Amino acid sequence: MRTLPFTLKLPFGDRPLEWDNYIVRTLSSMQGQYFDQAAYSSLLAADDQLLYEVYEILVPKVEGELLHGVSIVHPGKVGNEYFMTKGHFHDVLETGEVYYCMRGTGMMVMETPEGDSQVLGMSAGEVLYVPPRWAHRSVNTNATEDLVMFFIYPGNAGHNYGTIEQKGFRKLVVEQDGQPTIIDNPRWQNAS
Ligand code: S6P
Ligand code: ZN
Repeated sequence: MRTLPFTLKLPFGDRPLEWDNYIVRTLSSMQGQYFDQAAYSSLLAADDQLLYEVYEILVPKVEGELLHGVSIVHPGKVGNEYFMTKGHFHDVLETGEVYYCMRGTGMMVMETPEGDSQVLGMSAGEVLYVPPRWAHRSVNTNATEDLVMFFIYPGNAGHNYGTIEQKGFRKLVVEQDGQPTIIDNPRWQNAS
């Protein structure tokens, strides 16, 4: 574990040259998350393709430390719904997170346990702030380019994936008439 100051080489628009933890998420890890289940099944049957990667610089997972790294969401769609991250609340709900969009274009889908919902666009050069209590999911709305983002959040935040896995988000980002469009998630109400 690093406990002394350090620097990180982050070439613009690319993954870090050094990292401590590398996570890959493929289609099979998104069971039940895409609206068009038939499209999901047939894509998965053809190929368990790579949806996104996360390069983490690990620091002690305690209060006061700041975890950070780079996430890369690849372009693509399941049916009309864009490739996206699983999305999560933080275990410690009262923690925020900052994203810096290094490359590409996308949207951050966010919501609180109280039912507030927001979807904000992101493009290269923009910083997006996810306040405490807001679950978040990154969506790549670009047809050809990766969505590359630097993220930073409190070391003790932890991750709660279960709530989103069960309920999904209230909003979906889909392509309609060739444009990224935010719609209500028709399956959200059916969740327990
Ligand atoms: C962690 C932060 C990001 C995500 C990454 C992948 O708090 O929000 O590093 O881990 O974007 O998303 P997910 O939902 O699979 O963790
Ligand atoms: Zn997070």
